[in-house]
Amino acid sequence: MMEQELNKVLGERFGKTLEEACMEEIYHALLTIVKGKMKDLEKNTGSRKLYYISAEFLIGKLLSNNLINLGLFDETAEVLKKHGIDIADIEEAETEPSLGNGGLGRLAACFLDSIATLKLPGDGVGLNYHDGLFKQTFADHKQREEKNPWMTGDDWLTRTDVRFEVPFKDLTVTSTMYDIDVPGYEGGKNSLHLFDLDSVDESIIHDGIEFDKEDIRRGLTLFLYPDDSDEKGQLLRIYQQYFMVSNAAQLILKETEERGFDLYHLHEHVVIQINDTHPTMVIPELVRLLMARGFNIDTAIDVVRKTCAYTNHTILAEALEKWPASYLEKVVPQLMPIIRELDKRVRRDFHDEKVYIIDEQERVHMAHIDIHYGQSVNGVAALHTQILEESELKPFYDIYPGKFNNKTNGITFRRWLLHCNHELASYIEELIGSGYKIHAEELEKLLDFQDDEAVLDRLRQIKQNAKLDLKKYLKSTQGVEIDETSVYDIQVKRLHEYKRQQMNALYAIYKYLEIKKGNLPKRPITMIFGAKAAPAYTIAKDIIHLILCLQELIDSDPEVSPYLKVVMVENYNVSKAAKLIPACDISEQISLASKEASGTGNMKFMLNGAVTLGTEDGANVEIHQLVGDDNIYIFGKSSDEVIKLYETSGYCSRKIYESDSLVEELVDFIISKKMILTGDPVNLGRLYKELVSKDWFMTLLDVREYIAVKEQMLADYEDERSWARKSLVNIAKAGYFSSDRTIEEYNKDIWHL
Ligand code: BZD
Repeated sequence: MMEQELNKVLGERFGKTLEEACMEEIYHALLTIVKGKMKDLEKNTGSRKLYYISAEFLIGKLLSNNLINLGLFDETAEVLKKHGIDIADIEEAETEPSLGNGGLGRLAACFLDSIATLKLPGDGVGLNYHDGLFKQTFADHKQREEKNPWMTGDDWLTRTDVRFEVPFKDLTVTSTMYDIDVPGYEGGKNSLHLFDLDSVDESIIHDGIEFDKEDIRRGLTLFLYPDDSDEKGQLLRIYQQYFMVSNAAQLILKETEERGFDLYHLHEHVVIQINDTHPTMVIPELVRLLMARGFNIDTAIDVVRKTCAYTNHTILAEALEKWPASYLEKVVPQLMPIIRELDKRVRRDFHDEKVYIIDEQERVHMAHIDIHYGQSVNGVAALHTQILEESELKPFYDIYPGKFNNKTNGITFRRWLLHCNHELASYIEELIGSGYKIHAEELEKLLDFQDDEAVLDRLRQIKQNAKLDLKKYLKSTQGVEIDETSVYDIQVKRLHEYKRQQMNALYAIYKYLEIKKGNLPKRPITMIFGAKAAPAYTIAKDIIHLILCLQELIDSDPEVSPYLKVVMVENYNVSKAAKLIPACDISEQISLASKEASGTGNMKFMLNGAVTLGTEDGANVEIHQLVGDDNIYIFGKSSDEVIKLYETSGYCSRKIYESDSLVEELVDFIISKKMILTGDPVNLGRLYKELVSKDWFMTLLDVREYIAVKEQMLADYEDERSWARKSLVNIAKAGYFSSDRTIEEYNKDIWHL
């Protein structure tokens, strides 16, 4: 079937057969075929529908996943193989949409997959950024940002004829809605709606990612998270957010009416999940639109409140959005009277300025709107929700205990096992059958094989094959040579001080110095990093600089390079994650306890048989509970201890630096002669100073224990059978982290679809 279809489409479009066509042509033919098949799928329906509004949908490449969900992957791979083509090479022809930044955006993508798979009616709504998040390159050991065009004109987007007027203070624009079909695994379909402006013009970008941020018509949907370090940038973010939510609100009202429902019953037929605070303005916008349709304000607010639910993804105060009211007045003055009214009602009912929407400095706290005017507030892991309730959002929890709930994150196994690790997925199927693909908890059946040496050996072999694949991939894409007999230690995630890539870098320094002293490791170590730093986040970029300098220093030292390798993967994204994760031995999840809301990379690594080296933070806590002490390596101060240190200002990095000679030696190395000769003294000096005199995320607090536990882990790795057993237990216990489970919980507790 697939063979005939491919030949037919290739003939019609390119006048070629499978034998003659190049990779790009085959990719485009497959795209056409798969799009056609998805068009024919029936959309999930129901009397209540979910709209998941998010500034990010980090969907990654779609061909293979769509084939998997449509049940066509194996057949397609077979057909191609028959003609000597590896489907992985076809995937290379697809550009990756960079419509997200990190965990929050990837979570939204996993959720869309699970919502469709569970046959629930639920669409995503977001923006169609032409250049997405920037593309990262390295030059002079530093991050450079470039634009990242991904639309080719022949891609997964379908232009619709849905258009809305979106009014700003100084101009009114007309949107266009593009759709991407989201097929469920073995049936079901929803949509991802991405709004755009026809007038957007990439030619205004110059010098990397610079452009005139005041040119709204041409610049509105160019980038995800354009630099907001100045007023113009912040105003542009408000333009983007309002454009997203006004379109979403108009779409929701239109569809609800088309489905034949009265808007007075909106909450019975619609639920809106607000993914972090970026879509918060949907609340006042809906109130405004309902009032324009004749609702009185009390009814409008009541209906909207019952329709909306909010997910919080961070406890970092600085990451909670607060827009100056004056900025909102400049962009969307029509919302300010409503926001002021919402605030007035809060002030009337509660006499605690901590819960006001507009503070003394006339800043609008977006999360406060969500909490007062939504029906649910959820955190994304048990510890995170607990911290929200007990400290970060305590005043709100005291008012609305019933609104708060936890939804521990999850990942879609279709992408993070079936697609990225075919060999492991089929071996698991051989052992326990295919039921686990739908009922992830069935992975626990693997526990029966804990002591089966043949199974453990085979798991080791599968890991080894993945390590070889990664070696080839890094060689061909980055020209980097890694040793497949080494242990692969991987930390890939956004660059942020709280995630503490700098602590991992201090380990690299430690190991370097040990090797120099003649203390050679039993086995070579490959330390792999991948991370983008926000363009205006200076210290994050300094940390990248440190890692790139260490990479070079070690590479060029023949005494050290046989035993230690540091690799920073350029432009880490979803496709690279899919290559790195199956090959990992040690999964680095080392955030400062209390700071990582959940983490989802931790789940992906575990599912692929890596063992976690982590703090008791976010979902690591739940991983620890599931796998038990023997199958995870935990270190560091607890979240309670860390929170206390913040409350009492009890942390002083300089004290540790001055009293611990090992720590001093490692930190001093950052500004050693060797490093200064390799890198830039300004960046290295700034980072050194930051660690010694501030270290807000307490790197030095945990670094000693981190090194000790990592050393233990490396020693344990040498007992290959016992390590393979740890690996097996991690896979077996990963079922809980299926996003199907997470979505079932959202549906049971919040959405009621
Ligand atoms: O959300 C992440 C958290 O840091 C992770 O712990 C969590 O697992 C995931 C999913 O819940 N948050 C983000 O990714 N946040 C952002 O990227 C972001 C972007 C812009 C502004 C604020 C936050």
